[in-house]
Amino acid sequence: MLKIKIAKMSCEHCAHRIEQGLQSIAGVKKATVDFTTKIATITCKKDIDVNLLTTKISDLGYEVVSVEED
Ligand SMILES: [Cu+2]
Repeated sequence: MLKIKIAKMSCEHCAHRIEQGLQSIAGVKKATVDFTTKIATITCKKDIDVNLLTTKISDLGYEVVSVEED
């Protein structure tokens, strides 16, 4: 499981957009984004390229603060 801290979300809708974006990536089984804590929790294949996840978040207009493996 990965936890990604994200900046620049302004509402619940942003969190939902990021969830949808992350879930569209191959290898991602589940993605949830908590708007209150600003943390995305991602269940994915162990060998996933984390850059795919962080690039997707940036492409959507948000900022990756940190990535933590859990
Ligand atoms: Cu928003």
